[in-house]
Amino acid sequence: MRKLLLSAAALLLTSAARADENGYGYWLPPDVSLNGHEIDHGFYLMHWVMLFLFVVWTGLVLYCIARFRARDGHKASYVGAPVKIGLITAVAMLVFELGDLFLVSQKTWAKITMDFPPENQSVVIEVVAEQFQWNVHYPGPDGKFGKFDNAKIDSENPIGLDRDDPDAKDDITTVGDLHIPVGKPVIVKTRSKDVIHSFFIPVMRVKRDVVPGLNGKVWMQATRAGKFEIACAQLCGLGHARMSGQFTVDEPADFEKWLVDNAPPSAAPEPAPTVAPTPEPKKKKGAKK
Ligand SMILES: [Cu+2]
Repeated sequence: MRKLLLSAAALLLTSAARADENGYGYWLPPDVSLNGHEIDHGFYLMHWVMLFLFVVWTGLVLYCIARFRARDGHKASYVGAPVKIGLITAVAMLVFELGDLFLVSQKTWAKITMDFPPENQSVVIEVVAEQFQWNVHYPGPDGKFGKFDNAKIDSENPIGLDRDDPDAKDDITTVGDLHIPVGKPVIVKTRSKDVIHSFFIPVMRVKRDVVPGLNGKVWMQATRAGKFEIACAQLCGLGHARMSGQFTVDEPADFEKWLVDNAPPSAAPEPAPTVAPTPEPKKKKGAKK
């Protein structure tokens, strides 16, 4: 047993060393997000407390079983331990949980969900969820998202972007390929075409339900470049398990290059109209000078 525990501990401790080139190991996914450490801090805090409680409650139960059992010269007691012990523990837990909620979690939660960076200083992207893919929509150099029209949805145009709209001419769309630059705030606006999905980027510690009929918004900022994953965290149908996408954090110059490489043909400046040279008027023979 001791050997098993030791090897489990060694596995966890060395998981960072065993991580692949993107940082995925046996433990939490790598943290590539500006706010990620705060989420992780809350996560660890709760788990240490749960471990502590598990030990205390289990110990108390075992103690009560042994202490109040029926034995020679002793009748089993169904009243058990004095009420005070239970009451003190319950109140202590309540105080801890309120402290955690208002002093730790609420601060982080408010920062992540309410304190958005200004849009003009962020990269704004739209993500449209559908069974079973993530459609990504960039506004292009004009910074304006083109209109969409559900009647225009087809296999080539899954979000129904209206390419006749001047704002849509330079818009970039991809299926399951989200690129963001490192070190810049990114706002992702979400909507769903069909059922409830959940936009989940584990390395960014971002997870937000995408509900049909509701426009959602999350923000994030990456701290290093790399290739990671988008997942769907809401059971959304039979193909839910394959509803993943690529998430790439690029160096700023690579991101700009990616945008240029993926610009639609309609965004290219229209070629200057070729004007046929005006033929010089032929001089009439014998015309007087
Ligand atoms: Cu889904």
